[in-house]
Amino acid sequence: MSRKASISRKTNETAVSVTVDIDGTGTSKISTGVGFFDHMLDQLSRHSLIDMEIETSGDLHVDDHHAVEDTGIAIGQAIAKALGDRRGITRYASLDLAMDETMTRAAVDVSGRPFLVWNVAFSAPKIGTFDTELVREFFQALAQNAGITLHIQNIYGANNHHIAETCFKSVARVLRAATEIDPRQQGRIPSTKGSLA
Ligand SMILES: [Mn+2]
Repeated sequence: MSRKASISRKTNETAVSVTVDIDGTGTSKISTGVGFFDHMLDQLSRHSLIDMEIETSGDLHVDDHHAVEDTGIAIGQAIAKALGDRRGITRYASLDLAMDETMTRAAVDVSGRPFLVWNVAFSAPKIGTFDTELVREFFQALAQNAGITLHIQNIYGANNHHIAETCFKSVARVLRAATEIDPRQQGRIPSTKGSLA
């Protein structure tokens, strides 16, 4: 059973097309027009092992906000579609991820219930030309549209590039673990309710 899906989404602000393969090898082809964001999405794919093809054309003359948020929406929708009824998945995962001086914790429940708990503070409004507040916007859109409960906490760190990057890498790793098929589930939906939809 393949867990692949594509989403195309067009508004007056952006056009986004996303293809994901949950059971991939972490291969990606990403073009959003926002360099730092491409770098982060590359990490998300590489460390989740979810293959991602992402093409976004956005109203970057306004700012990066719509491109980042709408890309998050489309990735989330594609992941939800690819997961289907979430049969056989591991469902839960958490991880503390270190990168140089920074430590970030992510925990996920691939529950069908969208929720983001965001406990991350940046000490500067920008990383290069990228607005640091957009990191939260991305994960809000992802959690909402993928139907996952996602908690992200920066435990400590000084460098804002590292803080952002550990958010993407830790979420990548917990997504990988939680969406992995658990053979002991024997194809059951891991909920006493019988539904994660
Ligand atoms: Mn980096």
